Amino acid sequence: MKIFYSETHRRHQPPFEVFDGGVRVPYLENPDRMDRILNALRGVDWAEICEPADFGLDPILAVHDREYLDFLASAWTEWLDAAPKDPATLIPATFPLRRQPRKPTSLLGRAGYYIMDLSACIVEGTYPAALASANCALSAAQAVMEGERAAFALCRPPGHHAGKDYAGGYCFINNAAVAANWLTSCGRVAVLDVDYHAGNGTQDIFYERDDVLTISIHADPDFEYPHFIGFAEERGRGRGFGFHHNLPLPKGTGDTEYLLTLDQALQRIREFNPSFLVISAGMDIYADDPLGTIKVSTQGIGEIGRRIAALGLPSVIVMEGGYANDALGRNILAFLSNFDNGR
Ligand code: OKP
Ligand code: ZN
Repeated sequence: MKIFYSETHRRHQPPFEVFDGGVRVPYLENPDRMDRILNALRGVDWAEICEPADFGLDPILAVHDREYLDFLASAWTEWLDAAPKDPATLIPATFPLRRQPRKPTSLLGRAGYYIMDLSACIVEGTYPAALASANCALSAAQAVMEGERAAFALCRPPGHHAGKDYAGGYCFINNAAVAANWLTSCGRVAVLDVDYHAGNGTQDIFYERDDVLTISIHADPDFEYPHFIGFAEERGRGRGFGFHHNLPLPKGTGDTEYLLTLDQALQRIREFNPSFLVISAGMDIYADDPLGTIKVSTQGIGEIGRRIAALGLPSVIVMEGGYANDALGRNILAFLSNFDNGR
């Protein structure tokens, strides 16, 4: 299986993020995550690690707002120009409330406008890393379009919380959405998001479309991030109505209950009968994940991969979250090994 990976992610290494209550913690979405996965993939004979190609900005601008992308491109130099007391990382502290649609011109105004939380921290290398990450997803999509049964985009930073015009939850460019939209030139696409957190950005991007079916299985936003989106009653709008599904789960969900929910999602995908499948593969459903409350085992992750692979669809597997670094390598192997061409 082709694995698309770029070293550029290392340039995105915020020193900290801010958790609820204002506590600064070391940035959980760190480069070590990639090293753990790479080490595991180097130990198997079926993984071929490849450099992504550069697809330019057009496929990204096809799902993201131009002014948002301009903001990402210039935020860091604007931040330094503003001579802040602690320039380590750009994190806004004021956010627009409902009924306040005005787009500000100042840097901190735009930062609050375009970033939804205190976990999408911007440093010097954030924009190039986000571009390289999107290129990994596009390269995997191209490999699948050209006939590979599956390809893995080892993306960092992740993408599924990034909406048309906003960053959040470690995500800046929605890699899975960029790849899915790019594939629609060849047929209908389903996006299945199994990350522990609701794929709000992917939901936002495809909400009014009926050519991309989006399904997210995640911890109920009634108690979990992203808190305001990802509820079961959100099913799409306009012609997109009926083409988005949220499947929220309670705390403590184990393998058996998770797999029952997955089967519902897979049934809907079969009914939709897409030409391609894009999987937002977050590993934070794992029992020991520091951000998660769902209790899926490594064996359960393997079974999730097996059932998704059994759809028999050309599949682009896109890395999202997963913060139990010790277990990331074996969880990714358990998931991916089901998709290998020779198996
Ligand atoms: C990104 B992905 C902690 C705040 C949570 C954001 C989590 C982003 C997860 N209470 N901060 O979906 O794995
Ligand atoms: Zn997550």
